[in-house]
Amino acid sequence: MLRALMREVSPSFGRALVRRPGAVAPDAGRAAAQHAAVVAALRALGVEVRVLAGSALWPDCCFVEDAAVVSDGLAFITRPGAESRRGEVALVREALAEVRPVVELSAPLRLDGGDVLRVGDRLLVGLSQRSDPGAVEALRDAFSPEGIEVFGVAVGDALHLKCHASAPVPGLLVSVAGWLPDSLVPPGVERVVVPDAEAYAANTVGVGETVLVAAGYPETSRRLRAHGLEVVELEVDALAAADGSLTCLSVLYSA
Ligand code: CIR
Repeated sequence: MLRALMREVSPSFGRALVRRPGAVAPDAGRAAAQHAAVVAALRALGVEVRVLAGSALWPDCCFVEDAAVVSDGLAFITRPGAESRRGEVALVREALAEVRPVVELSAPLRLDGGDVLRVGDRLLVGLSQRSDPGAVEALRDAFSPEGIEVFGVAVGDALHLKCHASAPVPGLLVSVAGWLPDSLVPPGVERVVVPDAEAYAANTVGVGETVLVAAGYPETSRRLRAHGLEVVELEVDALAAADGSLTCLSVLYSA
């Protein structure tokens, strides 16, 4: 069974980190409604979802993906790249310790889970402004006993590696063209290429043969359907106002 750990939108979401100064302030009410719809969509697909309480102390706490990387064997707790997000990990660590042995990234190293993309037996790790090369080494130490290989990937000025790529179902990578070098992608993995104009929609979440995708990106939905997948479109623009996307909202793991 697939499980998802999620966390409510903070009442202080209006103060969430936003990359472009001058952007419209994130709206906590709309974001909470969209978040609830994502929870409902996952539950409707049979995912067992646990939703942790949001906290006014942590405006970005709904982006729970950044706090942990979970495999079958362990939960790796990150040290988020933005100082204002460091405290988010405590509750996530507590919840994941109930289901996995926990390993933690040590200071001063920094890592956001949004930079960590699992494709087959590989972890591709974005070397963004939030994630240090040393964290790649720490991930390698933690995950190589499970046979998982770990590679660092340059991401330019993107917030995270997964802003432009995701691996929603086994054997499939969804990404904008040229985002991940073929040499890093395990052999046999197929690609659905998202047009540059719809880059935001490359961030998808898969459950079985169904893919959750941001609403408003019709060509991406069409290409995923053409690949034989069911597509569920979800409005996430209020979460995107704080630079969030679909994968950020959950940590997925098997029971
Ligand atoms: C941040 O800047 O950290 C948040 N406002 C957005 C985090 C999005 N997380 C993700 O893509 N994994």
